[in-house]
Amino acid sequence: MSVISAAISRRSALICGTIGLAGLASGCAPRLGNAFTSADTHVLGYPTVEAVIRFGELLSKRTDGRLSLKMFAGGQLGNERDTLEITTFGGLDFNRVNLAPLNSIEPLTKVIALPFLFESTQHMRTTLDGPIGDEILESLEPHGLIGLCFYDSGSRSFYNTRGPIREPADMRGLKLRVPGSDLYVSMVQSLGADAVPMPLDEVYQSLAQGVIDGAENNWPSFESGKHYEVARYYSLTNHLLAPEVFVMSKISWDKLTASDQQIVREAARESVPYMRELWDTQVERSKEIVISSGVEVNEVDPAPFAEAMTAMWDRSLDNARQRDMLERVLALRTGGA
Ligand code: GTR
Repeated sequence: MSVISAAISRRSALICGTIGLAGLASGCAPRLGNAFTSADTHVLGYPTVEAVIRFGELLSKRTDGRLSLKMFAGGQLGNERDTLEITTFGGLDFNRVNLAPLNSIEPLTKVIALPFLFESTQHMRTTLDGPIGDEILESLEPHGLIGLCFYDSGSRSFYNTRGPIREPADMRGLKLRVPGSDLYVSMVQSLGADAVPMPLDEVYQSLAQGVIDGAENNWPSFESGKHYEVARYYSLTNHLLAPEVFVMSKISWDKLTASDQQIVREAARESVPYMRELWDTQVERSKEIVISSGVEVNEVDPAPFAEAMTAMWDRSLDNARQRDMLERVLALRTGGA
């Protein structure tokens, strides 16, 4: 057994232990009783978590309770990178993750994670609800994942403990946390800041202890992770509209009949409009909490940020298929905001 596979089985064993499953001889059994398992780094009540719970309810309803889902929220099974790995090995049936941990698994996912790519939420939704979205979801299958649907994730902006960011020069030398993805690292470096890749659950403490000066995220994550309690400046660069992805382990998928696979696909697709509704409400709620706590929120002229960050597009894509997809995404722009 290689060092990597030994480490993976140790982690799988840990997860199986956490959710009380035996049968490790054949890897981690993916079922908890009859229920499928799913993980999310966010807590109960967060739109991604609630959308997947709704997905599970639809599943139960349509199979008269034969299929159901148990949600492990709040990162209790580990960070996204780890739980994703476990999912590919069948230790978890489902997972909801951000695009970032998929960037190092499937290069095509990088295209829709480029900063300042989508001109609006509508542009992102049109892209992901159409053939480009399907192509990206399908590209995950050779990696042991069945891509089921995309969820909204709003737009990400920078927050920090030092002061308002108004132009790229204000970011020079700031230590900013990014998710573990090369794309994020070069994004932050292109603005002259120091990128510190780190799992989400370490951000609060790292901000509080001064290990990092800031991070970047959407309103709901900034609020729900309580990062706003320590990072009191939120600068609306809105540099990234990158979606969330809901995936299933291919190992679990292959055990389903064709008609159950169809039920899974449809229930996932139907959870999307529900998630979008929850998302829009959550953004407003989070804004209110953050602003009323006295965080200094400042508008930013996006132009110089876009100029610095789009310069990295070219060197971030390394194959013709990605470049072709980028052209197709850009062709769906309408010039609207
Ligand atoms: C959030 C996203 C999470 C996670 C997080 C992060 O917006 O919903 O899945 O990726 O960002 O920054 O790590």
